[in-house]
Amino acid sequence: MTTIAAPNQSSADAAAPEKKLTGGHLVAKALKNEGIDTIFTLCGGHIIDIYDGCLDEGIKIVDVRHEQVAAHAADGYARITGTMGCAVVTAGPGTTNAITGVANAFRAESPMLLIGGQAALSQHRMGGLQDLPHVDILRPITKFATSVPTTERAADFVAMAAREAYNGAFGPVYLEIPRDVLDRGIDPSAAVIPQPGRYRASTRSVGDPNDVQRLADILERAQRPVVLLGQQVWTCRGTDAAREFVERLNVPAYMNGAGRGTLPPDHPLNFQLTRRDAFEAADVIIVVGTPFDFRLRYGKSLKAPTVVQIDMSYATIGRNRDIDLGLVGDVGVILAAVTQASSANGGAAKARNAWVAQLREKENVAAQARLPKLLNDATPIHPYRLAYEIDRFLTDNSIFVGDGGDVVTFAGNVVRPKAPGLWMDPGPLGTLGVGTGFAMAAKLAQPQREVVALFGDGSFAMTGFDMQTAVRFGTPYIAIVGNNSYMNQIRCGQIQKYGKERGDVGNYLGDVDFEKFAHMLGFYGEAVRDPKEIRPALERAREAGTCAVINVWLDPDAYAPGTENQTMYK
Ligand SMILES: Cc1ncc(C[n+]2csc(CCOP(=O)(O)OP(=O)(O)O)c2C)c(N)n1
Ligand SMILES: [Mg+2]
Repeated sequence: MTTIAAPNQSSADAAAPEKKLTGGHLVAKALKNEGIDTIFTLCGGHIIDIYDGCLDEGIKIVDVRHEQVAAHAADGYARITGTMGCAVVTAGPGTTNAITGVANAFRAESPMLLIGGQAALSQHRMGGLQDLPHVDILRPITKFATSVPTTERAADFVAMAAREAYNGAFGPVYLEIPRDVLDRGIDPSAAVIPQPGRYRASTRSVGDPNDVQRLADILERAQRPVVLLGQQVWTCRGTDAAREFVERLNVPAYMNGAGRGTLPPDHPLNFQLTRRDAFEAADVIIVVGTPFDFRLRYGKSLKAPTVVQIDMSYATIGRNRDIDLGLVGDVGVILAAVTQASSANGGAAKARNAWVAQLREKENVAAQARLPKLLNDATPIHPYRLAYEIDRFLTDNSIFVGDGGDVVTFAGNVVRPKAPGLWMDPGPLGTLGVGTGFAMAAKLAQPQREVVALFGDGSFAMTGFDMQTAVRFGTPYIAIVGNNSYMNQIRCGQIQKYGKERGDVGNYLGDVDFEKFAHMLGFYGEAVRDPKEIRPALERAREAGTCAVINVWLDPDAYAPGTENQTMYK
């Protein structure tokens, strides 16, 4: 940690007074030192000094129309870039609007920094404009939340927040900065400015080496192992390590969340439709970087005699279900170490060919049985058909964003990203409305890629107006609205419980022509009612090269199997 010298001092001006730096400039310097090149924001009088600092530091300012979108964009930007995302919002309602995005990042373990304004310290607890107890509100949904007490330490607190965001499993952090702390100018020599690369350590920890060897030994004996590769494989950029692990040890792999795409769709060890069978027949299940939450029925889905868990967070290992072995650290580094420790185990790996073949046979049977549903020609369009068309439309270069209820559940069973980092969903908070911020952030971070976002009609309407922000910033994406006129995923359970008449209550959205919304904002839009028209419409959207809305009318009486079984509540 050091203090900075006055800029461009020469002998001629050595005696000149130091140029004052405001808290806003110090915040921007610290953001730059952390590698943050973009902030997502909606303006307010409390935070203008940060913008001025960003101008000095060359940090891009992306101003949105709703703070929820700013927070989702920061979350999404972090996921795509691997660098902490940052949203800057004003005090009071600006901060409360951002809360859903922070909460989503919290459950998804996404490293983002929310900076929020606050009334001046000199007016503390006097009833200042937009004054709220932000830190108290944010604390339960962040890894770290605090107020910045002095201008001198504004940069130091940004560095502190970054350390906390990367501590264990990553997650969001919050800094409240009072208006006078941001506004006040100080001599640079009085400021604490941690230097890039010198205020936090590597997160690439291998954990306990004895346990690495124990897992290698377990795998030497395993006859029917499977591995579930979760989102932390992507967070840790452990794709190559995971792939080498499954290939060298010959272990069938299932993937969830951002772990999807770790293996390409045609990889012989990539399985999707037979997870339940595999978890029932396996003798060893290794769960990597995803918690035993509702998606694994709190661990009850894991039926094998030996269960191993690898996670970035010590607190996640062994939660909800006893385990036989737990390893904490960077999941990619751990997998690489296990592969290395297993290097003498070629014989054991080969002996598993029959197990792999048995699962492949089941996978093929399941895929064949489902194919007619995917090719369904019916009108109104079946959601399986839409999911099938999207899967075929996506290229090796397309990032897929899923934001909706049932329509995205269908897509989750069908759409197979071609590579890691090409799948974005909210994560375990299940937040509707993430897609607009995610899609914009994805295109901003990787302009060379195409971004295709699938929305429910309910979800799209939550944040969709910020497509106009994507237009303003030249970050076009294709929005596909799976339009069934209802909040179908909820409606399904309501009808099951209360019958049709009383089940259609509180979930009807009406028939909205979302393509006209696109026309209003000046970009490409069209409606699709015929399944054969899905592909040509998507092609036209691709060719348009602008933002596009393809409004696909879906059968409102088709529900995903998981929704019909209400598995998410079991
Ligand atoms: C912000 C938010 N509000 C409410 C819910 C509860 N919810 C889950 S799925 C769903 C229906 C979503 O409707 P739509 O986006 O149209 O998708 P569909 O299920 O109709 O395909 C709702 C309301 C949620 N997950 N997130
Ligand atoms: Mg809907």
